Amino acid sequence: LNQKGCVVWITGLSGSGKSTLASALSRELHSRGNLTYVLDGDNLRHGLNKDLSFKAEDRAENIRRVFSVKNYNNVHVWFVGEVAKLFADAGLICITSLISPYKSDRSACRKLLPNSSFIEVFLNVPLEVCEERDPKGLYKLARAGKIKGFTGIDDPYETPSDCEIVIQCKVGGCPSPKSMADQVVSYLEANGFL
Ligand code: GGZ
Repeated sequence: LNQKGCVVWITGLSGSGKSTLASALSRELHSRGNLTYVLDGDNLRHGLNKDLSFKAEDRAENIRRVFSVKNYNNVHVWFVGEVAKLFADAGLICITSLISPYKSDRSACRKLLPNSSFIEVFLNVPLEVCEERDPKGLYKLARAGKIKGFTGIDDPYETPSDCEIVIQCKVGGCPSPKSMADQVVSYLEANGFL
């Protein structure tokens, strides 16, 4: 198998297209004979991390765990980082798609992986574009105050400054999922992961 295990960590706002990019990238890599595994934040919240929601009582549990796991604001992000590391150790290209809004969480996950095998991909889509898409109506609920602590509305998204790849979208035009995936594949080739 001609690949080196790594984590492709996709970060961006809700509605930025992280899951779409993750599956396009996975499809592209499979077609080239590579092995991947996708960890999708939203799906994992319904399984592996179903005990961790955004509700007050769960945030309390978050905090209880955070006390034993230093440097993480978001235990869900840390947990997925650890699982991603296991897949990368096994030689897979592990693709994660989590909002992962806090810099400290992303850099702590980066430190779990050996040198340069944590590849941070910032899917840079303006908030107004994400809000316009609003596929699950969550932005509308957040604006109405019915969801509290929503990323980009009343909770911060800390823009990456040290990421390996930036995928740029503008109001009125985003690259196709395939061309976003190609941008990541080129990076993986140029850096000896493929
Ligand atoms: C942000 C929220 C929130 C709040 C629910 N803030 O885009 P989605 O809708 O379909 O997926 C998002 C998911 C957040 O899971 P992540 O694992 O990606 O988040 S993080 O990395 O920050 O832990 C979003 C929805 O759940 N959602 N409430 N308050 N997104």
